[in-house]
Amino acid sequence: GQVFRLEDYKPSDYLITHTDLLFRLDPTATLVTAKLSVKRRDGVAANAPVVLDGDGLVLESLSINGMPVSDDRYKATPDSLEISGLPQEASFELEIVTRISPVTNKALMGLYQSSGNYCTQCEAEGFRRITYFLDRPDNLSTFTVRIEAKKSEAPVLLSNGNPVEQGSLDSEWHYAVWHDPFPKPSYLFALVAGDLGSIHDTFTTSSGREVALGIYVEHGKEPLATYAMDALKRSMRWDEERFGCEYDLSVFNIVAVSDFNMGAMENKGLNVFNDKYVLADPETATDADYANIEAIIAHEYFHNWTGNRITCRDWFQLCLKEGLTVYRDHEFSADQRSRPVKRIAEVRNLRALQFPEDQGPLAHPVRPRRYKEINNFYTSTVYEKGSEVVRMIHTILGAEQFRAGMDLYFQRHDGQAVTIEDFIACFQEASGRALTHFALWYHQAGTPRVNVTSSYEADTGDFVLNVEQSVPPTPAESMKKPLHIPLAYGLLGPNGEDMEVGSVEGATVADGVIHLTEGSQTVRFRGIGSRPVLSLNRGFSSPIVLKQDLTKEDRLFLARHDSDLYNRWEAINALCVEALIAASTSGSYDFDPALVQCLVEMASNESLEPAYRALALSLPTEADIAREIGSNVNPDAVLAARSALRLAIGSAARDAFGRIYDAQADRQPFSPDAASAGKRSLRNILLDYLVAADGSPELASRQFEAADNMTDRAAALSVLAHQYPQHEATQKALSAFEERFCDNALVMDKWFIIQATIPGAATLDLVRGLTAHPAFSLTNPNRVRSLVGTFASGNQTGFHRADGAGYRFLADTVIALDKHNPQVAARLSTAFRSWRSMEAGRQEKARKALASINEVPNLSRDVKDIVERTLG
Ligand code: DPP
Ligand code: ZN
Repeated sequence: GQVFRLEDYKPSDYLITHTDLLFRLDPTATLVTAKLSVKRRDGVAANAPVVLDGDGLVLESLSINGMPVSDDRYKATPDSLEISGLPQEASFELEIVTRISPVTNKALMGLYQSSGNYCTQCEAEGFRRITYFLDRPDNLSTFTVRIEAKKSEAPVLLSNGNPVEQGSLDSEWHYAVWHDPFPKPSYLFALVAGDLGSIHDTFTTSSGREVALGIYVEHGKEPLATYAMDALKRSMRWDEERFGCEYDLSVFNIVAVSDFNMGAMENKGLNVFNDKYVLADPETATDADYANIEAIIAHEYFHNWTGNRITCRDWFQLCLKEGLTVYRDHEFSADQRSRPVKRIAEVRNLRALQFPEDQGPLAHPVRPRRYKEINNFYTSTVYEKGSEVVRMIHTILGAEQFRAGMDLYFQRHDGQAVTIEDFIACFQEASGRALTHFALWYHQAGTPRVNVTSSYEADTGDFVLNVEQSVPPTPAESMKKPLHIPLAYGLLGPNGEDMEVGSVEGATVADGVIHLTEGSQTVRFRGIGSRPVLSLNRGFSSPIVLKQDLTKEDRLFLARHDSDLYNRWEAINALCVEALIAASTSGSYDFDPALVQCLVEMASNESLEPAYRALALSLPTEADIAREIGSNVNPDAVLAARSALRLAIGSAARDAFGRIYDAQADRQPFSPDAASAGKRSLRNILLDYLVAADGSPELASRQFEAADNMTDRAAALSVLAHQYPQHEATQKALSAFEERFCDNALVMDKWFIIQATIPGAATLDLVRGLTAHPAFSLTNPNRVRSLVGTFASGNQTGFHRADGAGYRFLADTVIALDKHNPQVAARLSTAFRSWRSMEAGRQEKARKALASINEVPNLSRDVKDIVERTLG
């Protein structure tokens, strides 16, 4: 397949400066008339042809300045349109007519139908499935869109920008015209037409302009959109206050659709969302759903400035908008909820998703230099590590200079399509600090390892750190250079408080941050009165794997006293990881009572918020433990060790946990706010321990029956199914849940997820059976991800079954799915990425399953690319 290279970037010969679109909507034969104002760039020869992108298109007609183009002057294939013999004038109008079939579009890219409604998805290269175009992010065009549709089929007609006009054509048909005055790339185009319900509100911007807000959903679901509307208004306010970013159109609309490949899409003025990230009420949504809705509504809204007003020059720069916007939505959630709790959740997520990517066959830099299929680069490296890199810029520069850099970026590049270099230059210029070395984070793949040994020299009072950093080789990149790693730190004195630090040698140390820049460094803290305990990488200031020579006692000390709440959690987490690795490799389960004691103390510590205590009690997942073991992993041994630790903790703390469980019961009416959610999360993690300790499902059954909200209900069902899969109480609860929610697809996703994650080899047959359930569908991405995706990426003992049947099941599903939705099929196949870390027998079976996908004729570019790289 073709490889795209960063260094081959070349501006196009022509620009499309204005795009006038007419859609005559029909399920199987939508007519698209595109009138394009084309401009030849200065210096380009007048006889240079114009070459437009297409994908599966059929050309109906073509004219220039109103005159049909003769056959000998153009060449149209499904994938491109090349026109030569163009007018001598630098500007001309091109009219292109194509005919497309939304109803048969199951790839969900371009114009398609979801539950009978028309909608679009154009990022990254979906617009070329609608009409021939310069479908690249550096072509910025204003858009005028006229939609014509049957009144009965589509009373609601939406597109980007501001509404201009609407009216009736005849008794059957009507139309609407939208105009977007902000030049934008085609990937931000959107159209929605259908029979939808809506809720409306207004927002007054900081300069006093009123914006009409709308959220469109299936009829009857309007009340479920109120939380999303509230989150939208909070996002709009926060972006003004924190970044000085004000909204710029007179309307902002969001549409929820049920068939969507991604989470959501930031189209200018018309965000299109996976309905899972819009719809919520206490009966059907968990606290996690509410938090996700808040975060994703914010994320897409924030793209209005970071992505839309300033966009990417080319797709290699994807992190320019994604890493930055993830950073912004993380900060928003941290401000709306609890900062330390949010940070711990971010790090857990980074380690669960980005670390394995960065340490496996799919590793790539935050700004890649090569791709075969851009859809495969919407990765956790581009998004989450991209966000961590922006966070490090903030750590290095401090809040004030960081904001100055952002201000300069907005001021200098508004209305442009730019690069990571342009972005970094703004921070350098605004702060006067060099980020040349730091920029390597964008270009070098792999998770850095930092090894720290320390010694206290009692005679001089010097505390000395020996620090080594290295990055393991990644595909196509064996030579690695040392990075600029900012490590926030503190030295804890015997009373548990941070000590004063005087002079430091061997590294730049300022404002509580050690700046590592070399492969090997000795950092000497002068005149420290007594041996300190080192708290390093506070707040997870750098996305690294940190190995330290801390003793168990040091870690327990940090867990009890560190003023940095993130590192307190990290200390207890590290102790658990260590204990679980030892137990799963040795098979002996005598856990240190001091660890158990510390966990019980944290659970009971009223000075810590409940959500934080819940995180302290959340043991590393089986995947976390497997990743830390790294090679020759036996998932059955990992599961057994983890269950044993849960039982040990639960039994030791049965009474204390029971009391906290009872005390956290909420007698107030349900509220999704962070404090109430925190109480539920503490209670629900305790339930898992209590049921393990009791050796009976009784308490979970009781909670399941009594629950008045989905968080508590789903948590109880999950404990039942995971601890007592065969028990009558579990079967009863699963049936009750199914009966009650069988008509609600998003809730049935939870039912699928809970069953797909039941540990053990037997789950594969259950999952296979559920693919025939009436609520399941291979054409709906949410269903596929809930049942098959969760099984493959969230069920270690099921997916990695010793006989390889889990691998074969995934391979078969990927092959079947690839026929209609390559993007989701490719994503599903990434579950194979850690296959080389398994023990030899499983490795061989995984390799065979991967090879069986690779042999299928006519595999999509998407799946081929992932499978080939994974096989290595
Ligand atoms: N651009 C979308 C987002 O991340 C995904 N396609 O917001
Ligand atoms: Zn995004």
